[in-house]
Amino acid sequence: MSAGEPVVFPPGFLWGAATAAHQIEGAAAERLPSVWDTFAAVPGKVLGGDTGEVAADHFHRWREDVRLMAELGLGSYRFSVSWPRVLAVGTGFYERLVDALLEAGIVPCLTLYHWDLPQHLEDRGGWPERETAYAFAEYAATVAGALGDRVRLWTTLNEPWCSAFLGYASGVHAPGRTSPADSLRAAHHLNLAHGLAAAELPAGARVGIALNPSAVRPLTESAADLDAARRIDALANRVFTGPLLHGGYPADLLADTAALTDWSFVRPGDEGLIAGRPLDFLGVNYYTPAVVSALPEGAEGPRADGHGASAHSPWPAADGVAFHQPPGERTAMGWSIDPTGLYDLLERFAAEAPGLPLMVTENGAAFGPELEDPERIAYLRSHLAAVHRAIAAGVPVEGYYLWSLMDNYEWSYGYSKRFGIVHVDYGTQVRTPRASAHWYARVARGGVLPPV
Ligand code: IFM
Repeated sequence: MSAGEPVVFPPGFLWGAATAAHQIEGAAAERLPSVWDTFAAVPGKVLGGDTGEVAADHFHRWREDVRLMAELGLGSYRFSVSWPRVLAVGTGFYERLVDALLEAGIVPCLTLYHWDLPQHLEDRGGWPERETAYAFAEYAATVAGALGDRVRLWTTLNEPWCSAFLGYASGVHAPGRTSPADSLRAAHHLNLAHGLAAAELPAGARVGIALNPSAVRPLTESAADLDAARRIDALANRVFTGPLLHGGYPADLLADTAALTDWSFVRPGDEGLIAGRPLDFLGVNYYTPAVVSALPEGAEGPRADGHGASAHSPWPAADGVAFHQPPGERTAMGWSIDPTGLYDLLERFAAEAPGLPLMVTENGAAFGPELEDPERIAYLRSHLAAVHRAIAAGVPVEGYYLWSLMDNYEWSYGYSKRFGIVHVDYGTQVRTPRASAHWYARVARGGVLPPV
């Protein structure tokens, strides 16, 4: 394909956009409190003290939002179900949403967990406790009972790395705990939760998980930098893909973390429970690569790993690793823009799990509030071109979900970061599609990336 030629995606490629319950729904009074309510109430934890109480008020404006998705020609919508809402008021809201999506010809892709752990479960120990995985399976069975006849695409967990390591090691995410050992327990119980929940989902459904794998790159080819990259690869990626795809945790991860834990919380048979229902697809969330090196002995490492400021590292037992910001353009999150990281991950998983379909379950960028957003269009274009290159190289990528359909609550950054192709005025809740929304609508309708 020569420069300037249109980039044509295969027929049937799923063009979607994604959101998450806590980030857009609001209506906090109509659900139980989650860890994010508690965390946001602690001064200093979330920028500006912003909370998810109202967010984009999607809970009341979902009809308008589905109309907007239809106008944008989306083939699919990936959303998450709020566990604390289901416990409080049942699944009715999601049933109505799914029916409206189906009526509009939009394929629902349902995520069971996008970080809003019910607070009472955190009070009983949260993800470091095994019981939380069983509670999650029970909740999954409830949602499957209500929606299993209509939803064909499911992801169990969104970015369990963030839940485990930002939530329990660095503490920049709820519940804000800072115990490296607990973060490893949490990672295992999230893996277990995936497996137990997957077993509860309908037989004919396609079940996946949305990871945020790290495209880890060593700063140099020195043995020390290569080892730093190996350590981060274990903690970012293989802690999940090990049990999900390869029958267990990798030996180097167990060795690297031996001073923190003996991993005895992994019980005999857990590997079978985690991978008992093989993945129908692997979801890949990608934003930016990670460049790492070894730290000279005794040096304090730059912690610019893009995951917020904390005195505590999200990387247990990786004190000797430094993170580097590659030169070049960045998004409003300070994340460097590099679509080759997405290509590399897709190619990696195609090699690692031959034949396993892949979906880009999140990709996008935060920029300013303006309606004209050429930087976002350029970001999306370059990343979609990377997806296309991967498909052309034989990687089975079946779909792409842009993050995000609309501006929303960016966790510890509150409402200060805007990822939406649709602008939200938080004062009036008026939605206005940005230039990128119109651009994406054309791409989604035609299945073609127009020449630059
Ligand atoms: O907003 C988040 C989303 O909740 C999970 N993936 C990354 C996005 C941007 O930071």
